[in-house]
Amino acid sequence: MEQYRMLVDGVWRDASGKATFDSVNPFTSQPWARVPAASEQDIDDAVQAARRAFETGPWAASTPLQRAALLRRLGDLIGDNADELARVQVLENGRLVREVGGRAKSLANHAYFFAGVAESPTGETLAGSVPNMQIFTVREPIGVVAAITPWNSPLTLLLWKLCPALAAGNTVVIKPSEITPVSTLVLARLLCEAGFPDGVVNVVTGAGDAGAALAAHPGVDKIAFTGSTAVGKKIAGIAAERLARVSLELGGKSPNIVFPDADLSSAVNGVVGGVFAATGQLCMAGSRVLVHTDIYDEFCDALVARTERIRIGDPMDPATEMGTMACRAQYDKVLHYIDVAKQDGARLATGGDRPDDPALARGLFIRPTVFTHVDNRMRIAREEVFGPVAVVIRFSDEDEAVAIANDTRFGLAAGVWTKDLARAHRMVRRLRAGTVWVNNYRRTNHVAPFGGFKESGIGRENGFHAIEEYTELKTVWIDTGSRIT
Ligand code: TXE
Repeated sequence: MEQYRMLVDGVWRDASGKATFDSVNPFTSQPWARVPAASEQDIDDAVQAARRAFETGPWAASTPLQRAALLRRLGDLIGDNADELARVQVLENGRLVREVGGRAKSLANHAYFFAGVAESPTGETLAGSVPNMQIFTVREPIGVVAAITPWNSPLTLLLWKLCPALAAGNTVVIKPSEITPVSTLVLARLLCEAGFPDGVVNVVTGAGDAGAALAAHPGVDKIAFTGSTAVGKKIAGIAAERLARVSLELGGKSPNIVFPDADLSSAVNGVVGGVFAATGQLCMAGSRVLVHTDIYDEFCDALVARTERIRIGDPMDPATEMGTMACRAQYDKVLHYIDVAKQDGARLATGGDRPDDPALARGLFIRPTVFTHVDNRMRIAREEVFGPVAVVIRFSDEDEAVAIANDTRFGLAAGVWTKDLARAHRMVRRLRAGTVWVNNYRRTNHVAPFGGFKESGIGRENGFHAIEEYTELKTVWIDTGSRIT
């Protein structure tokens, strides 16, 4: 068993009550690492440390240039430690080494990008609008940020929060998911090595109760959360009581829409990657596949054939194309939804159960699953499954495609496959989703804002807009005594 400690005020420590919990490898179903279970005292200590670091000490006096230099050093260290960051992510959540191994560069790019943003503070001068007044705006850090993160992409989704928060001059207390605490603790080592002052970034490990205690702490000024819509709503409620700032990136049931004029083989590949990458455990998974009636049968046949070629196996093997579910609860949830879909009359075209391979017997595997002849009113088309389950729904024209696509409480993302440029533009504007991909799916980048409409969340991560989520806007009026023109 590997042993890890939490980071509070620059000190690595056990939980005050010495409680611990284990991270379980979903490929072997064996525990592999032990981490502290933070008490309310530990959480209070971490928030107090973040508050002190925000108000006094070297961070409070830091310049954008200094913060940018630290972020660049962090980016370099992420690159240097890519193998270790990949190893722990594979062990804790079964993500493929070929996926997370290649991610270090994009993780580092977040640090580099927000270093540049730190160096480019912006404000407006409202020159001459009001007589005898010089009015301008500045952006200032909000204060102590609580970053509460999920297990599916633990480091990516953390860096989406951490980099803009630090660039703007906030301090941070991170509560990673109890399923994947270790990768965040390894990243915290790199933050220390980069030279961020004590208390600027703290990590407390624990389950949902620790997240709830952190969100409710009066010393927290802003909560940045990625996770389920149910918990996101609870956090929004807690935040509302003291009007803490909040950004939420929540669930989805994203439509991936295929028109008859699409390049069918690209569309099939895009649909497969869109719903089976990360074993379907992606907020933006294109889990509702909408296919035009003229190509419905042909498309379903091609989708099933391509799905059956996906290589399932050991996530550490670079040849593996799909790994395990991240945890037992998620595995059970997905199997439950497969039953619900069958009961509701969806037609199981492939998958729907565990693979037979005895070499995979101990892992939390579910074969990639396709349901056809699905009606958008079925539960399998309405609720987030967060697993390798695609449902294929038929439509007959553009209006119907839009109506079905938007008939959901979510609005995170959507995909459109067509060669008709005018149709692509029409669809982009009619779909109620925070991101629309045309003839591609699932792309994200540090420059591109990401977030949801409707119950998929509040706020945007990535891109220049992200800095707005971590700053307050201050307006300054200076009486100049006489007119300045
Ligand atoms: O999420 P939770 P879970 C969806 C997906 C999945 C479902 C459940 O459908 O099946 O959520 O996953 C912390 N106050 N997504 O149970 O509970 C928790 O400890 C404060 C979508 O893992 O939302 C963890 O750190 N915090 C998704 C974080 O919240 C609380 C990613 C997320 O856990 C808390 C993951 C509380 N009351 C799951 N309860 C996405 N949008 O990408 C729990 N937490």
